[in-house]
Amino acid sequence: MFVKKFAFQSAALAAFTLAPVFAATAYINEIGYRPGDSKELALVDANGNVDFVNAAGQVALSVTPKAASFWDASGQNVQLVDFSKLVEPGKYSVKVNGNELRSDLVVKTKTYEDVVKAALKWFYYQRASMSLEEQYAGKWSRAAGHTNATVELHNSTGASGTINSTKGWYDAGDYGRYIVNSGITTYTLLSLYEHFPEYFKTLKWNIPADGSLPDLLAEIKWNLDWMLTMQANDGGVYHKLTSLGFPGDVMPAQDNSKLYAIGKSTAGTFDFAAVMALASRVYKPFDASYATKCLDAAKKAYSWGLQNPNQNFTANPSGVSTGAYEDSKPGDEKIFAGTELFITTGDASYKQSGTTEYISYWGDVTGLATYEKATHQAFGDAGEAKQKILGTADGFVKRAESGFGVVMAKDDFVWGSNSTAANQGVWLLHAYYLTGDEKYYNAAVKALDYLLGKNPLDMSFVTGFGTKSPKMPHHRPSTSDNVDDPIPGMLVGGPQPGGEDVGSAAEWKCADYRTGQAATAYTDQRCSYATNEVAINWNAPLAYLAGALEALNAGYAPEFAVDGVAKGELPTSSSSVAESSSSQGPTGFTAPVERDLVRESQPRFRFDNHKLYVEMNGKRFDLKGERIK
Ligand code: 9MR
Repeated sequence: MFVKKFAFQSAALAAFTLAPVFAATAYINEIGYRPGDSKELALVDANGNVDFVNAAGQVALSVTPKAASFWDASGQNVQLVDFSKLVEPGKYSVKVNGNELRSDLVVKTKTYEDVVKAALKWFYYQRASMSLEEQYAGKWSRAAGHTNATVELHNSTGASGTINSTKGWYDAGDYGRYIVNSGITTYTLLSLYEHFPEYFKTLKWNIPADGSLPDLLAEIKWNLDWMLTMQANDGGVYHKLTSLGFPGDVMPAQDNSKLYAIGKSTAGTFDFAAVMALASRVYKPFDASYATKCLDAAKKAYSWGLQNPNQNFTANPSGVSTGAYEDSKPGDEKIFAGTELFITTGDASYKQSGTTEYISYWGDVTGLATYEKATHQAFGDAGEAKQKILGTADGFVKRAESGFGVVMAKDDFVWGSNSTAANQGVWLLHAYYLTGDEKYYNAAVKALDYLLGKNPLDMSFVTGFGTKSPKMPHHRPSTSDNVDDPIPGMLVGGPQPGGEDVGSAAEWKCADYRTGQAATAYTDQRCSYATNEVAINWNAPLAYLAGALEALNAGYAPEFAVDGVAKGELPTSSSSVAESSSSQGPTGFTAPVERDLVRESQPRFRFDNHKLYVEMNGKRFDLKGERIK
């Protein structure tokens, strides 16, 4: 007893006397850095060289920080520290003048694989209409919610009666299901699979099997099945499936509020058409009849959209207060839908012109069409698409060179700012696919660094990952399940100065947490739906960004590079883009390619240490077709 007490006292004393007066902070990606990647941390209030000390206590690397520059999003003067030369896997502490700033810096391979799996597994935790069994969900197992298939058509749909609708993912911390937000989310996850099918055929994260589908496609199908229930006989798609107001802070099974299909919108219908056209391509090798069902649904939705070009959901109908996902300009969704339908069918009547230099969010999806166009030469504006992607990406690269060393700028701190960061990373990856230029890859890694800890809040924004991460997300299951830890793998919305949830008395209102700085206006409390909620359209780009980085580093080039179209060199005479039968690599390497054949005998573009090469029959070739020994 005495010894124990003494030990405690001396530890407390030691902590008191040795507590550093030193206020410097080193902000790092708390999950880790890949041995071969460029690596950077952000340093504030320090003066001197930065030492990276290994487990044996040796200084493995010492770096002189760059000159400080001001980051107006957080109001800090920041020195960037490039420690790319730290290549030995291991755990390091970061020291300046002998003072330890932190001891949790990790260099490792397969750096983000666990984050990828968790970010994707979270979609399983969001499933409506099924119970989550302990063998998959562990301590977060729960009863099924929203199992009643009969849903009333709200008068805002222009119809009466009921439809049958189950499945799908809950949108966020609430239990609504919204077609518009399902649009960009499901596209992002489908494109992750379409770009890296070989990688995702084998990656598993313990969810219930669905036939022979890879986990990623089994997960996405849960939401596609729900989306299909939301299409009316005339082809139009109901805007959302929610109760009239947000439910209380209860588990899904305890939310017995009546569900309605509400509104029917042009934007939602075009989003649906785009997703179904893309799904039709992706599921075809596994389930031809499902692919046909998706394509028929897409075509029907598209025709309805053409006939009803302005049936816009611009605000909730009276008596309804769930998420609006309002949109008065469905032109971008039309471009998105036409683009996906053209790629899938090769029917030129679907072709839509239009590209953008802006990254997408749920309300503007031209950026998604821009990605597709840049890699499909058959679009008249493919070159323009590529130019815009590269132009914006160059700006992102530049931004990441100073300030906090991240892509985010002051104006990017909007509701769901973390999805902006993630989508900036995805955009940069597309620039990398199109050029193979490492500066884009490096900036994409910096976008992920930001989300995983290299930010002025000094925290990972993904639950369950990192030295410090959100504990009290605005997420009904996580607050009402009697489990201390929040469900893992959720990307919270992140800092933004709007303060929409700041108030006094009412439930769901927070004390003012704003700081006067955009990048630190955040609070880890359940009340904060404006900074600490979670949402499917935020997790999807996190999963894409981390997933694509893992796939690239496992040696997979994005699948469209195999068709040569990424470099814009595919002959455009082919009537159907999807069934191209020849391929040219970036510098003219030509070889026959046919989709859906056994991959081994085909040439594949592969990455090795960021260098593109061609693999065929187990042999490596450079891009001129010369054998690499
Ligand atoms: O992500 C949406 C954000 O862009 C809007 O500014 C905000 C307010 O309209 O709504 C967000 O979406 C919420 C949706 O309406 C309902 N489910 C939770 C979503 C995330 O907060």
